[in-house]
Amino acid sequence: MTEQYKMPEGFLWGGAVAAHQLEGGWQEGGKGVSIADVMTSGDKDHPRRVTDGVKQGEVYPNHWGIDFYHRYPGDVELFAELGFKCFRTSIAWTRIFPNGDEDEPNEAGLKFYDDLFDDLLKHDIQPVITLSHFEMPYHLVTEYGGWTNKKLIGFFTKFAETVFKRYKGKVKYWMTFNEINNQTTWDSPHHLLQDSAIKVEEGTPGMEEMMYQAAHNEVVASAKVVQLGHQIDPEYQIGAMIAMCPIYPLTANPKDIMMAERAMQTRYWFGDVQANGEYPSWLPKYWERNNIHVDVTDEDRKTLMDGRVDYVGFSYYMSFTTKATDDNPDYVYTESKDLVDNPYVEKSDWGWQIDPVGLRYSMNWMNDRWHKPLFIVENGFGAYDKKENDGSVHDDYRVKYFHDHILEMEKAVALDGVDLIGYTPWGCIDLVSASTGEMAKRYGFIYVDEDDLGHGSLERSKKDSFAWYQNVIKTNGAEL
Ligand code: BGP
Repeated sequence: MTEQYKMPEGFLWGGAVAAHQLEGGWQEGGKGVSIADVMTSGDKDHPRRVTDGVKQGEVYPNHWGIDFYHRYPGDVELFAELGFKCFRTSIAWTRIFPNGDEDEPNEAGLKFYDDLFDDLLKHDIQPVITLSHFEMPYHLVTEYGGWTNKKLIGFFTKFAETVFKRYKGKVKYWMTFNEINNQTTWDSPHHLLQDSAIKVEEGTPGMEEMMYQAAHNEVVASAKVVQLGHQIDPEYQIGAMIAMCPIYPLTANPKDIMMAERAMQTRYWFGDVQANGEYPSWLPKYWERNNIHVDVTDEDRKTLMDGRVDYVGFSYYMSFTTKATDDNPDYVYTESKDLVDNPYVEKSDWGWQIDPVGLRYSMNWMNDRWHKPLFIVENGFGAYDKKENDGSVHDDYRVKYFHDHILEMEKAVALDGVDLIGYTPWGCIDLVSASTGEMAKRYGFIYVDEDDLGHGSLERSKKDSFAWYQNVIKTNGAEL
């Protein structure tokens, strides 16, 4: 179908993955154990759990991924065939600093990414790199308490400095922390401090203070890294990465509107800090009222202002809806209990609300609030796919999802004037699901023959969406 819009010249079409969800090779080339390596598998009714380290004989999905570590040359060929202009992945921190606190980096790990980036560049695909995507060294958790400890700022900046220097000239677009805002909103004890993998029981005294301190340490680390990157290469574009799920009021009742506004403030304050350089006014008030003491120094405040990001990368899968309740007169938003179903949208098999218009709405909201270029670094439809005997997959549902979302994205650019750098659909090749650890929840244009236990030939084959997306890129978004 031909539509009326087209993206500007140089728009970065591509695809996105994260190291721990596809590389495998978890103990190869000197790699250390990451928090992702100590996560059990789960399914849509049972979230994954952080364990107390890997016991002998236990294997978790991240250990094998889709064996990208060995098979990437073939996968890069397929990305080139799709016409990718860019490819978003992360650098596994544990390949570079296996424990996170060493003095010297691990050369074999650095070389792995050198080779991968060279291969991408040879195919005219530029790497877009996340520094930390749910995969910090596990040692930093057991030894230091993860991000609750300010020492982590030093370890992270050292890691960033190492890769900024090493890949200068190969990488231009970087992001600091993947979906940084999710860790204060996924309020199950096991996800609360997801980057730190700290297990705290619900109701533990001081839990919220711990969470805010960890979050503060992360935004300071992010700001330091932005400044450092600019010193190393002024051409570097270093972004935030926000999990964007806009939160609508269920009705026009002013109380619901207020609740939705507070929910948006709560979910997106990380973006305010990273893009605007300061905490929004409501947050210190909230800390004060709740007796939460976060160690924020004047020097930290300066760092945050001087280390504002160049752009805002974000993931978009779904929207949320909320409503006010009588027992919550202050409109305090808690994600696990304040969300309700939206009667106007459908859901995926995993209960994710499908809302293409919400993408355009979100882009406008962020554009107005943060005044930074945007980069859609994740969007996609996780679904059960059925592979035919000839390897094909007829995923018209995925094509529809992308069609509808890309159309709204194009309107945000063409009609609303949003500055958008690129679009990288999530899991462009099937990989391990972050929330469930399954292979069954598939996102790719490329099918990978592998089941939830890691069994299968690992052969790659093209789904119907492959040719469709290839044409979208070829026509720069004119034909959807
Ligand atoms: C985001 C993460 C990704 C990715 C994606 C899809 O939250 O940044 O790592 O996995 O969501 O989620 P899932 O794999 O749980 O379907």
